[in-house]
Amino acid sequence: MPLAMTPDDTSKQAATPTTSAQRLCFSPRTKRFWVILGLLVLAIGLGVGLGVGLTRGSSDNGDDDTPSPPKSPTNNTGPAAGTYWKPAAGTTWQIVLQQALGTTAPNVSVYDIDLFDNNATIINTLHGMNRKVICYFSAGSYEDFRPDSDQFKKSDYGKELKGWPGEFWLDIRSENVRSIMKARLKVAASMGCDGVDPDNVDGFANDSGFPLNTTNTLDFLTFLAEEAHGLGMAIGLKNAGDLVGATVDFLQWEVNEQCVQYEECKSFRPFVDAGKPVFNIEYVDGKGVSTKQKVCGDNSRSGFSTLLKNMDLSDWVEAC
Ligand SMILES: *[C@@H]1O[C@H](CO)[C@@H](O)[C@H](O)[C@H]1NC(C)=O
Ligand SMILES: *[C@@H]1O[C@H](CO)[C@@H](O)[C@H](O)[C@H]1NC(C)=O
Ligand SMILES: *[C@@H]1O[C@H](CO)[C@@H](O)[C@H](O)[C@H]1NC(C)=O
Ligand SMILES: *[C@@H]1O[C@H](CO)[C@@H](O)[C@H](O)[C@H]1NC(C)=O
Ligand SMILES: CC(=O)N[C@H]1CO[C@H](CO)[C@@H](O)[C@@H]1O
Repeated sequence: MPLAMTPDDTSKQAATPTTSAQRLCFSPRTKRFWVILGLLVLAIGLGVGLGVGLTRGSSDNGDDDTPSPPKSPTNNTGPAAGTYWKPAAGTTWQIVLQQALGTTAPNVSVYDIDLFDNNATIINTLHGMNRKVICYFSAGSYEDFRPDSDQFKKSDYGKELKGWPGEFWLDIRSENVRSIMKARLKVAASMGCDGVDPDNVDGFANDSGFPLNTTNTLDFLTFLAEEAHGLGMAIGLKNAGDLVGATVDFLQWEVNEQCVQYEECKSFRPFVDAGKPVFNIEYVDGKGVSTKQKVCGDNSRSGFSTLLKNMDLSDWVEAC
């Protein structure tokens, strides 16, 4: 059917202007053919258009309209917006939270260090060695020894964290808590941190003293991500396996403790599947001790950035 061929020929003509289609234009016979065909198409088009108009009234989403490619919605806001560092799955790392970083010896791409125990000097040193720096702080617990501890209200903190005397779950719904966290993010940015590691965002899975759940925790993480990204910093999830699916699109990594030991690595795999690191820590001291052989040989962690550490998160480290 010639009618069906017309759009095909037109597109070929546009794609390959110097081929037979162009020669056709100079032949009077074929020119007349095309003119007649064109008029025919126009007439049929008008007829169909009128008919559709009469039967469908003012409906303007007719299938006979030239289809235009679907417009992708403009998306300049949201927790993923901004310009910030995006590390790849498998990135090597070190984490030291016990004290100020003592040694830069491990030759790895990323150092996760405490926001308050370190200063811009060490971050500059690490940057000079072509390494990125993640700054750790607790976003979901109150610690009485932090320089900004006196800014929390008594109503902001609830029950003590099991096994961590002097540390209490925070009400992450509190505006006061959020403004303190916002200030911490500004400190991190001013120190030159490339990203932040906000800890204790799994109060919803613990006896925190507040009615925390995944909904208000996701809201808190969205808030933190918007603030961090707005300051040009990356940000990750800490543990909280229940929130992996909801956050993997806008957080840059997962920091996980003991998924090999507790056989939970599958929960965190979506980050690696999305090309983002799972920074995995397995403790080789303490209860239920893991051995290097057992941890590193475990397939459930394949693609993860696994470290063997002591519970105190000192300089000591071994990588798989
Ligand atoms: C818009 O941003 C949100 C949150 O970052 C993201 O989940 C979503 O996929 C984005 N949509 C588009 C069309 O880019
Ligand atoms: C550190 O590792 C990088 C990348 O693997 C390598 O290019 C560099 O030579 C290493 N530096 C030292 C001092 O070993
Ligand atoms: C930064 O920290 C290092 C190591 O703790 C310390 O030696 C140095 O004096 C500090 N620098 C400043 C400017 O506080
Ligand atoms: C979490 O709690 C809020 C009320 O504080 C409620 O609106 C929301 O539906 C709850 N979400 C879940 C997953 O239970
Ligand atoms: C501090 C604390 O007890 N955290 C727990 C919160 O809940 C998760 C999930 O059950 C545990 O893995 C943590 O140890």
